[in-house]
Amino acid sequence: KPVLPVVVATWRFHNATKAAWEVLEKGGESIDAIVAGCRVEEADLKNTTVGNGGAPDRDGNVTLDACIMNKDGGYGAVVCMENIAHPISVARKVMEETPHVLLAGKSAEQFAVEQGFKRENLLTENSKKAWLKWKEKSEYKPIINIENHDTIGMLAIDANGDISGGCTTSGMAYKMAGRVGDSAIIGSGLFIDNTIGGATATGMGEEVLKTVGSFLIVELMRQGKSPQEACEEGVKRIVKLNPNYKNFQVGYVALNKQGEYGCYCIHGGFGISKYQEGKQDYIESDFYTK
Ligand code: SD4
Repeated sequence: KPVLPVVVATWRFHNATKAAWEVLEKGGESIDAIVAGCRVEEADLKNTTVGNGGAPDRDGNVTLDACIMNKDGGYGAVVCMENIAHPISVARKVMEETPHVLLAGKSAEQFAVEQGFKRENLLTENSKKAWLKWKEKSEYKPIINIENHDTIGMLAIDANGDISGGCTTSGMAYKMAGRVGDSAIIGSGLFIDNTIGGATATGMGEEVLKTVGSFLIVELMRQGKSPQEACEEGVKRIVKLNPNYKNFQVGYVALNKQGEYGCYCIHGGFGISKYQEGKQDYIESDFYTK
């Protein structure tokens, strides 16, 4: 029997899973839990990989990617959006208020403003200082498990048994201008199928995109694999494709309709935050290079 509701998220995002749980335990819908949870990290200035306070691209501009999926297979996303602190909420507006699923750049920002979101400067003094320091050498070397808190990908099943998911990020620090990662792209950073379950990703987005990672994991679960087995297969596809895997991290988390979860990654240090049966847990992920 499924133990519902349940919410899982990448990394030690305990405040985020707690906010999501508070929606779920009151009988709220999973889509509202996802938005509540993701917004916590977007607002956290100490998290330099999500939302406000996120690290900029190499020109010093903070550009955000986010997406959301609901129980009906609905999808909404924004990519490369600047100056709006809560891209997960804008993604939801794209899903619910437009005939489209994905808005980009200046036009996404314009849409957000029309929907009542305020423009704000997302580059904090600390992020600016770190960027100016980076510029001295301008070496692009993504750091594995940067600060051990990275992109938030979140999956939630509510008391009705309906699953939703969200994923939000400022992307790789000091990326090229215009770079879009996996996080907002359906099937890559996130995929939800309310008959099967969901999956979400963190880490080197290029590798997740090339293997359509989250879609792959959900399809493997459809074929009968457990969330754990499916995440392991997803990581192994990447490792097989790119011999350089020692130099980058990818982490996956999956949840099936029974409320069973799994997670796996390339390098140690990744884990997931979970809230189920009124209790919060941190689960250290097993990893490929062990
Ligand atoms: C991306 N998967 O944009 C995201 C998150 C990230 O360091 O930046 N990880 O590729």
